[in-house]
Amino acid sequence: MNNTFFVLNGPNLNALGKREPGIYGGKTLADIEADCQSFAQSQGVTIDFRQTNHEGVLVDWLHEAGETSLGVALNAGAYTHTSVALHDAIRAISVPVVELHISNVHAREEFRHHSMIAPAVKGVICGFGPHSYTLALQALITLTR
Ligand code: CA2
Repeated sequence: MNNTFFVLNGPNLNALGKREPGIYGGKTLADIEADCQSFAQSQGVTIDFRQTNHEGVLVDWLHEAGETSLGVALNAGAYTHTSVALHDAIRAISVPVVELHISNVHAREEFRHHSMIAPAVKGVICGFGPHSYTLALQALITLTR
């Protein structure tokens, strides 16, 4: 339990690898989870990797992470740009949350330039493809050691 980081994924990330490989690369979410599991093992930590398409489920998981984990790597998907509820949930927990994105959201459509959750998180990693996940985990491990 308390060597564990949550890796939480929001809407449509279950479709990775099937469409839009030019933006998100060819890996599926299962491939990314496997990369995260190997990285975590190499660092002597464990991860709990999850995906949901539902905003309230992400809120519940953030609360759970606040009770049972050392920190959270969060790819909130499109809820990044819309969700006051996620902003509040991050503020409601005391473990560090790192916002991450596969794509460079600032090089994309205007509506992706603003993050509702960025003011509530410890830091933001974006634009490194699937490697953004292990960079976020590295940041969390460094922060909590
Ligand atoms: O770059 C990221 O990681 C994003 O969080 C991905 C979200 C997007 O809404 C954010 O602005 C940036 C999208 C999740 C995946 O959406 C797909 C859409 C089509 C095909 C495959 C995945």
